[in-house]
Amino acid sequence: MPRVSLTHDNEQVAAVLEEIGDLSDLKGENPFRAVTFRAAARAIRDLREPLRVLMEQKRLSEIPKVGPAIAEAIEQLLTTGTAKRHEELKAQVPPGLLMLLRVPGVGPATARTIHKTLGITTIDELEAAAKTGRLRTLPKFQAKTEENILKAIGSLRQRTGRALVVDARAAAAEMVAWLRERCDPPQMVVAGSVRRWRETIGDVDIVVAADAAGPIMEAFVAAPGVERVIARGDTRSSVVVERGLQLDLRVVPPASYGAALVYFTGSKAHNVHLRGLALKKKLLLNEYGLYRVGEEKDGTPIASRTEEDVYAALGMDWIAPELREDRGEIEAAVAHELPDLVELGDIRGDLHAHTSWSDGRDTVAEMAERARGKGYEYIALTDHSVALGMTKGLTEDRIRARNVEIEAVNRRLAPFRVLIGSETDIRASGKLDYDDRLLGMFEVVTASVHSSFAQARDVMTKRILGAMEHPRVNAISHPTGRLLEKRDAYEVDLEAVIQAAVRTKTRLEVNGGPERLDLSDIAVRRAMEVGAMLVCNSDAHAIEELDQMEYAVATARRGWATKESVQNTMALTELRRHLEGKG
Ligand code: DGT
Ligand code: CA
Ligand code: CA
Ligand code: ZN
Repeated sequence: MPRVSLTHDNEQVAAVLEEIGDLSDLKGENPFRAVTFRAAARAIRDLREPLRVLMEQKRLSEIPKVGPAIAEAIEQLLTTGTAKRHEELKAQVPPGLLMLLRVPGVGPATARTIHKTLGITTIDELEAAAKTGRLRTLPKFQAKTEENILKAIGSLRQRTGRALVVDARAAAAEMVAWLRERCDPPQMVVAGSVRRWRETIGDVDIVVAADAAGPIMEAFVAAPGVERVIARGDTRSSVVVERGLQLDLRVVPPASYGAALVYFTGSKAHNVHLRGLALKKKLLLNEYGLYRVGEEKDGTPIASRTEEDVYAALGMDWIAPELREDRGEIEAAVAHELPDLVELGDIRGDLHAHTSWSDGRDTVAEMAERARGKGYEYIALTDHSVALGMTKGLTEDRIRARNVEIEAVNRRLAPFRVLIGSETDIRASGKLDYDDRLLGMFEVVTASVHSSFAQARDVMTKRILGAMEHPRVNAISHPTGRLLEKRDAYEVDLEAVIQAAVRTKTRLEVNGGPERLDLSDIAVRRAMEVGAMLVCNSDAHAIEELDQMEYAVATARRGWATKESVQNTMALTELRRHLEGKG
């Protein structure tokens, strides 16, 4: 499966061919033509050789889907930078229409109709038309279509262009594995916001300690999956991989490794504060080491080899990367008062996961076995309640049928324990989806909002607080409903929710779904300040997703959470006692 490094040319040519396809569709030409151009673009992305070499050897026609017309366009692009066909089409199609295609749900035919009848060429105009109900006057358009277009535009605007941690980590891991295989550098760490577990990632920063940088740089730019090389230097290079994600590599001398790691882990705010603190001690901190002021040019550093050395020489405790945001961690490290953060290894079970009884993929037995394999003592299987019709919510009969299965698994896997759980919907009215009798059938109930996200702030707050007051509700799942880069949190008085968590002994979930990370780090920090208690959950819908626990724990750590504040660090007996008294 590994792809040989694609050159800049290949990607650019593929992108233009794709655009020719879109423009041809927008113009209303024979759709077969667009299909061919897109297929050729795909074939070029899969090529293992630079297009330029193929052109010079007159082998362009060997590329699947590339006939004489497309070969000609490729030659023109490689020699002049433009293609005649592309330029002609661009002159004939209003420029804004291409942008409209970026709105999910708007295909070429729709874009054409919208343009012809309403004269719309920009996303702003499209939004205005949808808001004023003009779209639904078009043939085949309904109020629903209009609503979908508005939603799609909203989520398009929501995107910051930053990657989800899960995607950034996957790309980073692939590169690290490749560099290990090729050069096996003795020390290599993914630094930057990835190491700090920030919720979204601008770019990936890899730091390597080695005496010779050349071979590592060479391997880096030649890695499979590299779509474009932005810079290639002696000690620093940058490349772009899938989905436009940038990877930066720095090679530093082994003697500077600790100082470089502090520097490139950041955050920038943490570094600036740290450097200021150093200066007060007449010390200078840079990416090579900690020096006495004036000796940074040719003197030996006081500390540089490890991070611990650098922090210790500044008179402070080592600071976990998740805390390095200049949110008080430096003061705490100086006073030796850093919190004892919860760790992934402290987690003894998962209290939010789904099976094929509702919208999960895997069975009760499969989920339980995987959880046990992770070293857990328990897992609560919290399939959905009835309101979520589309996710096969559990009726009373199905709750009972599932229990039979759970009991059998518990007999087989003891002392490991499957807890009978429910993720119960909090309806728009504030009512819970199950009545008290049904709620009484569960050992763990986590309540959550999955509908009517647009409610007014006070209505939503009351809705959630009401659920928290219920004696059978142990926790609130994904308390703000946000989806990173997709959907804002609903309007809710989070401070009131956090206060209510303390009062009602209801746990607040830190959901590890990579798009959720909900509560956020900042909200966790507030919960810690007022003494609200947490539960870290994966919300797995398949066995692999149980690993999302790592994201929940990382987010909790970014909010300064300790082991004691996280419910599922408890052993099973203690946990069951707690669940009976709520949290
Ligand atoms: P990102 O990429 O936006 O998710 O966030 P970071 O933190 O990874 O930022 P990035 O990639 O620009 O830089 C990596 C680290 O390098 C950053 O966390 C701290 C350090 N750094 C970058 N620029 C500066 C700077 O101007 N001053 C200082 N002191 N450190 C910097
Ligand atoms: Ca970065
Ligand atoms: Ca960077
Ligand atoms: Zn769930």
